[in-house]
Amino acid sequence: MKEIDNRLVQIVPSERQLNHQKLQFYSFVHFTLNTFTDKEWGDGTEEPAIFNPEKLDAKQWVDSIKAAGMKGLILTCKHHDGFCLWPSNYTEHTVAASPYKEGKGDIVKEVSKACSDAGIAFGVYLSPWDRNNKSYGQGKEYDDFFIHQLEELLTNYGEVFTVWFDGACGEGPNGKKQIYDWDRYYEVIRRLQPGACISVCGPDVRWCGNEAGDTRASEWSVVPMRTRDTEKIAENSQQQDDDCFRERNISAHDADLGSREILDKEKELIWYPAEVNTSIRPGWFYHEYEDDKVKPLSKLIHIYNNSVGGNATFLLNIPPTKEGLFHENDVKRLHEIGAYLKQAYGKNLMDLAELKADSFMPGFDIENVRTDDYDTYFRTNDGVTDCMIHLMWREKVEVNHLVLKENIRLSQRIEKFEVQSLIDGNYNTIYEGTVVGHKKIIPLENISTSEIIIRILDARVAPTLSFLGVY
Ligand code: FUL
Repeated sequence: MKEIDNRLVQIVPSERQLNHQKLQFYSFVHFTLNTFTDKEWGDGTEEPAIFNPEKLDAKQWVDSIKAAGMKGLILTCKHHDGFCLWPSNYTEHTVAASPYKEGKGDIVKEVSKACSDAGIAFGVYLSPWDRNNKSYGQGKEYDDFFIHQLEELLTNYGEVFTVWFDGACGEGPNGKKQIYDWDRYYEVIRRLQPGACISVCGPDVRWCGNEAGDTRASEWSVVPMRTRDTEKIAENSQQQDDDCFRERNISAHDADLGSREILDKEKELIWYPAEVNTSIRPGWFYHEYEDDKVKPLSKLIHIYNNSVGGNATFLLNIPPTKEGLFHENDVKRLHEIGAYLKQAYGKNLMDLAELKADSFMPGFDIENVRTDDYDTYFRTNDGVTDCMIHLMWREKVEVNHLVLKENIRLSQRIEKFEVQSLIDGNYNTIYEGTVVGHKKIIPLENISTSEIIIRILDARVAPTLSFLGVY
């Protein structure tokens, strides 16, 4: 029996974090005056008079993301330019001052309703950095204003699954300096929407650290408390309006946030799962000149497999056009993603497999991995941190993807595993991995086999598996 490290596995997700992670794949929608000025960052002086998305159809947005297999939508209710997509009572810089629906429109209402009609979770992006409001930089005066806006968004638009606080600020050293009263913001969110996660500059969902769709080889959910320091997050966020930022990858010094070597040196640990965010196009906002720059399906699937299938969630931005519609090229891609996911994960070959594990705790046998839930799961006996699981078929099967899930209610435990398959009478190692966590997807190149062995080689304490999928 090896010495067991209980400290790490005491760190588990909250119910809201668990629900958030289950959404797996959801969309961002960046829409504001920038859409009409062809900019990525507005400076707050743009006239609401230019805002008139005459064909706006929130249902078209929601239908399209649903077709891609997404389960949620986060709307930029207010971006850095300070323009509000809802008629806020606390500023004039809103849709009410625009020709859209003769000033009677409320896009937050339209989108939240379209989401709830379609069973899609609705989330709110409210930029802390506001380049329009006079009180920005005035301390409490701005916090009061910001709190009022939060209250409007969190009381008038139904249930919200996340509040996304951007760390970006382009004021520079000589600009306005607003010290945000984060704790006050968080208190309002917890009170008005107790089920909502607070993402990025918040305690529940961690920004993966880049906007290019780059993912970590090992993305841990138990990480040092210091990773949620809002000052640090802001420092790493975008600080000027440049395209290069969006192409920057994860730096080497940031690659390992949660291996045992890292965590052993840390006093305070938290459950802080990663979210990978990128745009379907180079920019976050719509630009006609990017119509032929929609990311290829292969790239998006690669990001999907490495984020959703890499113990993170995937937040993919789709920017509406000036008319207020998703562009046909983006819609086409979203449908392709959905079709791909259906075909790739439609038929689980586990139905035909015989299962065997060389160690399990009574009541937690390997048959429990056939259902995708946390109520029944496989685990080894106390003190046993390695095990071998055989998946066997009477006839050869063609395999393209393996899916492994831990019961993360009991934290993440697996640290090292490998996969072998029987090909032409020989056992070949076809994959070596570290993190499983919420979900690990292993793409395989259409291997033909009658036996797969999953060997869990090391775990923090007795490893669990809540689900296994073979596709
Ligand atoms: C960044 C912002 O500056 C971008 O405009 C965009 O909203 C992205 C999601 O976050 O930091």
